[in-house]
Amino acid sequence: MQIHQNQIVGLNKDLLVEHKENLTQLSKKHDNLEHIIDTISNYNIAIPSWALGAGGTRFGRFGFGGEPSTLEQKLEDIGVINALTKSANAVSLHIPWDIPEDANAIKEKAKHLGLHFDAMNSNTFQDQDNQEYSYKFGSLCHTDKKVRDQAVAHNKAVIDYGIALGSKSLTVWLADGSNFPGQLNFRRAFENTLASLKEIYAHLPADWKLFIEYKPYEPNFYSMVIQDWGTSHMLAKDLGEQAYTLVDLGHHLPNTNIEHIVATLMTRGMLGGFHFNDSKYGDDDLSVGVMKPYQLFLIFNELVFGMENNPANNPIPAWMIDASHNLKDPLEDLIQSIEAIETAYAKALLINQKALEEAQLKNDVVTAQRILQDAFNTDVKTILAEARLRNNGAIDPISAYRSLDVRNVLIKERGMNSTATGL
Ligand code: RM4
Ligand code: MN
Ligand code: MN
Repeated sequence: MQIHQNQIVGLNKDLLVEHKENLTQLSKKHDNLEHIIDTISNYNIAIPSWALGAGGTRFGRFGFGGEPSTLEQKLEDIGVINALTKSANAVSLHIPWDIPEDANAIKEKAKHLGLHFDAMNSNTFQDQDNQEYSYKFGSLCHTDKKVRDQAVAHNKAVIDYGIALGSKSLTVWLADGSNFPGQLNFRRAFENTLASLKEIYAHLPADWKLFIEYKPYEPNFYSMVIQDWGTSHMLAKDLGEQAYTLVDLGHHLPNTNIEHIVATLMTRGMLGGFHFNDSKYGDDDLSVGVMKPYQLFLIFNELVFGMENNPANNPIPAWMIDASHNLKDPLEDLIQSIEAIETAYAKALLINQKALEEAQLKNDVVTAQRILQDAFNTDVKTILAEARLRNNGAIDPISAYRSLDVRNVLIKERGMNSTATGL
């Protein structure tokens, strides 16, 4: 299914007058409104190819019909999200769940839909059919060199797929670790991982980046080889200038100050990628902003500050939504996540940085808090809508999605029982 421009224009018509009135009101209050609208309208977040189907837990998975069963269909679904939000113009591919059999045709299809390929993701956390060695006891860290070699070769192959598609980065997330004390020698596992990563790094084209993702636990529950940002940072530093740390919001122990980690990494230009989701307990992969919107706003405050004050040359991070859709229609869920991300971003852009700095220099804690909370408490719905409108997107994407009856159209096209590859 593809959404056409005139359908969106038609749906926007009824909302236009009220929207413009709201915009006029808002512009009376904020003199940097144009800059914020402009920044948001240029902002895009990649959608991972595994996020278009029903998620699940180890207890079960409940389908919802019309799931994309081919890579082409997944691109079409991202095309739908992008047509409505104009904020999701990239796909993050996962190999081997979504191997592009004909790279040129896939590239063409993506181009036709206005999409391109962001970071590639490798997978050495599951065994595949026809795979010679098992990853049951790790991949890049494995005690057996033959297993490590196989995992290295897989990552190199993922880079090659990415080159064919015009991607410029590889994200490595490892499930490697141990479930029981004594199972693994921590130091040997670390050194093996570093040596394996060095081989992968050597295969990177000069204009590519390597993102190293960390996670404190799960699927291993005693130790993870890359458990935290410090470990990721050490590995990246040892690899070289093309390697960076990737922050996934769900990969922290409860109450970790993630905004502080973001600020520290950006001080050294080391924040390369960012995975959005929200959580209450662990790596819950809930829709962005449902649990801790204030935390997300504080993270964006550091991201905005980091991008505007950037002596260490931190690249613009590769943004991706990394959530799972157990109950909601994934397309609606992703649209809601996009809105939550842009809400936090717009609110962070509203922070009066100069006034904040003055308050900080005077140690005026009360004023500093007021500046942050004034921005956080501002309703930015109109800013987001205007940013979409300027790109010919929908004023209200969820309502538009429902008016167009997208899910039922997809069910008619693909049937009730189609399933997407993924977790
Ligand atoms: C992991 C991690 C990775 C993602 C997989 C599917 O927990 O977040 O980024 O590729 O899940
Ligand atoms: Mn992730
Ligand atoms: Mn995760």
